[in-house]
Amino acid sequence: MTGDLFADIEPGQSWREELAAGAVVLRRYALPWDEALFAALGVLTDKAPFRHMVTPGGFDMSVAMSNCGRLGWVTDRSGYRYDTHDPQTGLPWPAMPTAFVEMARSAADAAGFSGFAPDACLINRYAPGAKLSLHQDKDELDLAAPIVSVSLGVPATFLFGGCQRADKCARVPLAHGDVVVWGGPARLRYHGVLPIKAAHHPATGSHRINLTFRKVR
Ligand code: MD6
Ligand code: FE
Repeated sequence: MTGDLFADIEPGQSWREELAAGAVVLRRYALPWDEALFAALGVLTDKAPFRHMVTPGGFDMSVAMSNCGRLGWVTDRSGYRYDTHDPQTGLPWPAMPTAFVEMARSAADAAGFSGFAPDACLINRYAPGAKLSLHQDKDELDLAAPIVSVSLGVPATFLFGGCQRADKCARVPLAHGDVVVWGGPARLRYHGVLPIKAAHHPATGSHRINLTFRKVR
């Protein structure tokens, strides 16, 4: 053995870190799919481009978003909701690519949530400085299904809190290929993303991409 903790991790291998009951980080789990994910992402963001949505309070979000799947998460002055159509193009959201579905289902399975069948995938693009304020994911009708969240590109610090907004948050570093699976007793925990630091990743340049898969209905 060498002294390097990571020396014997082969491509495609993953290790897990429990965050709480019902929440686990599957480190580097998405790496075997990353090329397929990026190829599909390019096709679908040509059809449904990244855009900065407006919050109900009237602010532009710093994170640029798109969606794929039967339902897409949208926000505007009238509130948050899931919609079958992209309000910007008037078209249905692009179908969820096979590589997305297979990766999400495999990760959910590995985390102990078998049979995950997402109908929505929110795609978040963070430029340096972009952040996501502390929030709960509670617009989904099916709270029994987990959320599968995939980090690609430059690293981020994920804030993982409790079930009350004021609860103390853990800071969880997330790297390219990390997958957070989140369900059961952790499903309604507050969470967010600290402002992204300037960095470079060969696949995404200065950006971080996050895919969050949900079962909405
Ligand atoms: C992000 N993720 O990582 C934003 N929500 O860019 C989320 O808001 C999120 O990662 C629920 C479960 C896992 C997540
Ligand atoms: Fe969230």
